[in-house]
Amino acid sequence: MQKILVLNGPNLNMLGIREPEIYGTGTYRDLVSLIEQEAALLGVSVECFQSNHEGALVDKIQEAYGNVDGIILNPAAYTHTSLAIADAIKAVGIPTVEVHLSDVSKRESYRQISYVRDCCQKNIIGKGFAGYIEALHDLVEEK
Ligand code: CA2
Repeated sequence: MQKILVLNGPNLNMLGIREPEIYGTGTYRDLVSLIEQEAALLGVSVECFQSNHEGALVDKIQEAYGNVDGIILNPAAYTHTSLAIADAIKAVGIPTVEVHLSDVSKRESYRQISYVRDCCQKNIIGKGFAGYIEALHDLVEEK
């Protein structure tokens, strides 16, 4: 069975409690349930992992090597700063789709920089939770 890892970075565990106009009203739990339901329909196994720590995200990417077929990655604020996460994605060579809830291309200039963009096969921005579902379909279809 195909195995997909969904990685979410800092503060995404706080979804739904503030800034609903940017990130929507759904909680992180709602997001995980939605992804798990879709994965069950598609017949793939999914693991959702969230961390506020850069090194924990790097560790999870390294652990995926040889064990995971695709990664859905929203590094949150680390998108704009983390060469370590970008290097980890490059190191494991696992097909990865970058997802952002908000349309980062229309926000502050510092959110328009993505260190992971070039190591991801696709970037989905501004589609809210639906972006994760689109990424799941992309990774499943390519197998
Ligand atoms: O749009 C996205 O998905 C982001 O990756 C979300 C990050 C942000 O730093 C990126 O620039 C774009 C922020 C994640 C969580 O932010 C919250 C803010 C308030 C309440 C709950 C979560």
